[in-house]
Amino acid sequence: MKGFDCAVFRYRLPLRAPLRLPGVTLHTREGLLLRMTDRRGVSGWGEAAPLPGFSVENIETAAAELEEVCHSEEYTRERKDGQWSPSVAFALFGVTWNYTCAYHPLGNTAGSMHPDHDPVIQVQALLAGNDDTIAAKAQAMGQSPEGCRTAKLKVGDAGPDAAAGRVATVMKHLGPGWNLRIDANRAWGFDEAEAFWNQAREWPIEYVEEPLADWTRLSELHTKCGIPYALDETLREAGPVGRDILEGASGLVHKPTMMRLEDMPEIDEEIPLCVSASFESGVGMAAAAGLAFVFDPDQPAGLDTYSWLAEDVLEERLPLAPGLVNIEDLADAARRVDMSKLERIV
Ligand code: OSB
Ligand code: MG
Repeated sequence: MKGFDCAVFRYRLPLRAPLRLPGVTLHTREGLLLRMTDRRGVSGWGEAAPLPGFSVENIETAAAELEEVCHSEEYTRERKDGQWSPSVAFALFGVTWNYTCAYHPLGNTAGSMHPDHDPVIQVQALLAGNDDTIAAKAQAMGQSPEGCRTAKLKVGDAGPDAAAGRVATVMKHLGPGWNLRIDANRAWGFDEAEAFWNQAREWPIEYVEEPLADWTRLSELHTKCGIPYALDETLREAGPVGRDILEGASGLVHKPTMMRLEDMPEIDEEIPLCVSASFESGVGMAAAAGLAFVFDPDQPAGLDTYSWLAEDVLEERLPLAPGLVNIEDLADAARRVDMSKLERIV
């Protein structure tokens, strides 16, 4: 590539707890890093880490695409014939983000879009796993200092009654001032979703992500019981989603590893957009944090999957936990990669 020396590396990191995903349980997280080095020897890093059970591509096809990136004449985010898969497109975004942060403080890049905003975003706490794990984390969050008072609670493994019980337990531990984003990952039928909402509607719930197995009935469900819903899988998989479903949403989730930005539908309404990570390493997390800041620096981002990783590819872990997070500090730490964690493949 003109002006740059490119390389691709593979990593495998242990997880703190097994991660149950659709059709597979992971004990380690595997992914790819793209490195571009300029003539002065300054490198930028990007990450492509398809998530099994969610991503359309896998690590082998992503590696083949990154090899194609390395062999292209010039740096471009366009692919000669067709499109990059989402994780590779995210690596291409990330590598420029990470590289430009070597030369410019964020004040000149993301900062120029929100010049009066501190380089700080809110990160929502992710409450997932079994009831004990969830309760313990909610309790710890309830005692944490002010910062971000939004938590995301996963309920897709529970029926409507158990899910409503989980909401009550979590709210008791979190205490006043908190609000919840619920994620059902399309686990429920129409009546189940309605039953959940009728039991949970008194709590401060901003939205329920993907309450229905059959997404085509989201508007009907909203009309029937008033449930505020958010779109995640449906944005990626449902093809042309009707305007009524899109514009009736109370939230949209964008996971850059799983979806190209240019595939996000255009929406006139001001619907909160939650940029969310998918268990990437620190390189991808820092890029996702940058993207979240660019989109909306006041919207809590979903970056707490970082705490699932027992190790990182970085020399020092990112200063990233639920609460307030400084994206300049992330960008800085994400430029110091521990080469002993990587295997070079291209
Ligand atoms: O269903 O939203 C999901 C992470 C990986 C894959 C799928 C999902 C998620 C999350 C992350 O829920 C949410 C967050 O970090 O706040
Ligand atoms: Mg979701």
